[in-house]
Amino acid sequence: MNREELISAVKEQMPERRWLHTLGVMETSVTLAKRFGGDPVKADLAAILHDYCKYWPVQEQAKIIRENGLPQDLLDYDKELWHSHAGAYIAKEQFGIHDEEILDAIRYHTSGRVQMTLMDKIVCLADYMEPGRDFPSVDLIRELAERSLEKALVAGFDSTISFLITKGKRIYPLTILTRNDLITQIN
Ligand code: DGI
Ligand code: FE
Ligand code: FE
Repeated sequence: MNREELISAVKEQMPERRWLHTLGVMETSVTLAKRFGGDPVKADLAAILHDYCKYWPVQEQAKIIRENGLPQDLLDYDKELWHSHAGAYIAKEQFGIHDEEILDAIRYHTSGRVQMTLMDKIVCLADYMEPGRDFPSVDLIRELAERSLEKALVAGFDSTISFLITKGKRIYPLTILTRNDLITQIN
């Protein structure tokens, strides 16, 4: 499947506003890749597919996680964490993408992980700061992203963690470990 066919397949999976978000993540991922020495072609591809499963019925997302040996502990936490792992699975099985850098960037774009690769960081940060995003710390994140992927990502995870706390939700432990690891990388 070429890039245009992939884009059509993605568009069909989501409402218009989520497609506009995906376009924003594509543009921002390429900008960040150029700024920080990543591969813009891979960043674009990961961005195209990153939210592929976002609007799938949650039971279908859970089924992919249960039946394919994906991390079962995800199922004990917020269902927003599931689409990224399901998406990486579909990217490989349905679209034949075997590049682990691209698959990992899709897989960890929500939770983050310890020792995020450059590509993981690019896609995760682009997801936080694409032009359509509007939340209190987004301008700070965009400013930090001029110079440091890690500082901008810490600000991003801080906002997510604070949000989850205000909602009384549980936090996936890997998100906490990711934030700690990024702080270690800064200092
Ligand atoms: O899919 P998007 O909306 O573009 O963004 P995303 O994949 O980063 O998902 C973010 C949502 O996931 C956000 O509303 C917070 C929610 N979430 C729930 N539990 C956790 C979590 N995010 C992280 N990083 N860690 C969690 O434990
Ligand atoms: Fe997502
Ligand atoms: Fe997204």
